Amino acid sequence: MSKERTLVLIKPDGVARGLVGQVLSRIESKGYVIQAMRMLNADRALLEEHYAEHVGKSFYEPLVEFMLSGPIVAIVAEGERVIEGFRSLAGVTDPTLAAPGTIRGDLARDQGTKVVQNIVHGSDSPTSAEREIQIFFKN
Ligand code: DAT
Ligand code: MG
Repeated sequence: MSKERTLVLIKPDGVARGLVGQVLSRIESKGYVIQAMRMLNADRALLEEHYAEHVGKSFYEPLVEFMLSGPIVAIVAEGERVIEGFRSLAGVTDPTLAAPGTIRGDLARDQGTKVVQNIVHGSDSPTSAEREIQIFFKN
């Protein structure tokens, strides 16, 4: 199995709550390598490109607004099977159901908002990963 890359985002809730270090630590402790990282304030155009698959869903506009609400950290992590491995570290989408031991299970909960706030994004396939890395790391 050859090395893969994935795009991880630490969302505004994770940055605001001071969880950048914990997320990086979990990625590194698992043995993945951080290849690139940047902190940014995303703009709407970038988020619309990133979340194109969700256009039309009830949580789409709240999701974009949430991602605009503060700085985020974009990370390229590398390693064998890192795409599924990071999603395993993150836990399932709903933080109430995410297993203890995962990022979402340990660090997030339902906030009663229209969009689920769950600390991190991780690409879900090799095609998505390459597409999303190009969006956040254009150079
Ligand atoms: P994931 O981030 O686990 O890949 P996704 O791609 O389906 O999940 O959705 C993107 C984000 O949108 C997700 O992290 C949280 C939010 N979200 C997803 N489904 C939702 C829902 N049914 N209600 C509210 N927010 C939702
Ligand atoms: Mg997704």
